[in-house]
Amino acid sequence: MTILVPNYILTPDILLADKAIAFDKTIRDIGSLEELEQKFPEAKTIQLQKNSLLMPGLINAHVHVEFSANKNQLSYGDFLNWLYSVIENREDLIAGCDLACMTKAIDAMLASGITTFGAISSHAMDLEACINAKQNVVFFNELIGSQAGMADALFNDFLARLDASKAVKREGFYPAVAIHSPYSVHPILIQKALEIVKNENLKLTAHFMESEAERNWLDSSSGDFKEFFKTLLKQDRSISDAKEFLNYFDGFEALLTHAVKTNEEELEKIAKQNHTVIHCPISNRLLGNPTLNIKKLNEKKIRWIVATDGLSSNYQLDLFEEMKISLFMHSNAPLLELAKQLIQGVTLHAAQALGLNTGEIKEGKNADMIVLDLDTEPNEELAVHLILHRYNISKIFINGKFVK
Ligand code: MCF
Ligand code: FE
Repeated sequence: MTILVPNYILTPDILLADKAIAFDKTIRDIGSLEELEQKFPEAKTIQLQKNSLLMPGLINAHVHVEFSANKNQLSYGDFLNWLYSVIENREDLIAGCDLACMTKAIDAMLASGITTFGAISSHAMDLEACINAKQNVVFFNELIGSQAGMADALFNDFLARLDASKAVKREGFYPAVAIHSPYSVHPILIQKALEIVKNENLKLTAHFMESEAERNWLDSSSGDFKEFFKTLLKQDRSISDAKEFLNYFDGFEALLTHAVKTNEEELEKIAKQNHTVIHCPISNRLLGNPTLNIKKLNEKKIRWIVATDGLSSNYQLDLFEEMKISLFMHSNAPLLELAKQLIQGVTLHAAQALGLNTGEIKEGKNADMIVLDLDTEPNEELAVHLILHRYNISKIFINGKFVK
């Protein structure tokens, strides 16, 4: 048992001053130092420096670790051009990202305060790096393939990867399922995978309504995807549409990434189905996609969280950077309110979306926590300043273990 004595604790809903926290794997109590020392006489007390702030470790619910080798190989500015560049460079990029490359990306996430991440795994090349990671990992095995003729082979490959991740028995590692997107996964495959998700109560995610091209293809088998599907996949028509796709997700509480081109009806459905939207502002900007309408999501009471996406569509895997970009992109949103929502979107709300007992400094929660060295006393605008100033992270705990 450890007692930590920061000057401030951000829960993240409220800011506490002059409280200590007792924890082992989980947070056992929050109170005055005297109280806690009396209650846990065997505990070791760590006094933190002036203006230290304890807050929940950050949660990056969507990252493609396998794509971490990309620097300038992929084309930015237009979604379809990006996709063509992925197809052209995919093998080199994946082969070019060995264990050291992926470990470097995972360690960079840790250094920037990320104590939990959701890995979208296309090929299970990242399994070993994710097992070795110090963080909690939700390992989303990706299912992809739009051609019915390939369905069996693709599904068997997916099952083998899912099984391999299920065989991992380490604290804080959770096997899960990613359906790539409505345009790229055949309904036969979707339904088979969802059967497993339901029976085994796994976490579920999908890319959804990321681009204008996706919108046009799903609505009317037209637009930028027409040529793509025709030449590369010999397909004239979309295999599904957004409505059908969302109908499959009835009874699941999924994480839908991007959702920047969703229409009113889809948002209603997403609200009703209690899905979470994952906001990846940097990825959207770099791939030439629209900005998420967070005002609409707030009105419809749809939970939204913040993630980096992969280095395939980002230059960093850093949620402080991501929040900062978001703060500036949504220039009409009330500043402090948005900043608070962003902080919740990388802590409490992300934990709720992933169904994990973390993301909050509260008795009974897993002790996933970071300590920031604020230079000055915090004030009512702390959320804004946390995002602007990139404070030094002096300590990191994951499941109560000291990792930095
Ligand atoms: O989220 C970004 C952009 N949207 C879609 N996919 C990916 C992203 N970063 C990497 N990907 C992967 C995806 O998992 O690229 C492939 C998939 O394996 C695209 S194939 C249509
Ligand atoms: Fe993605």
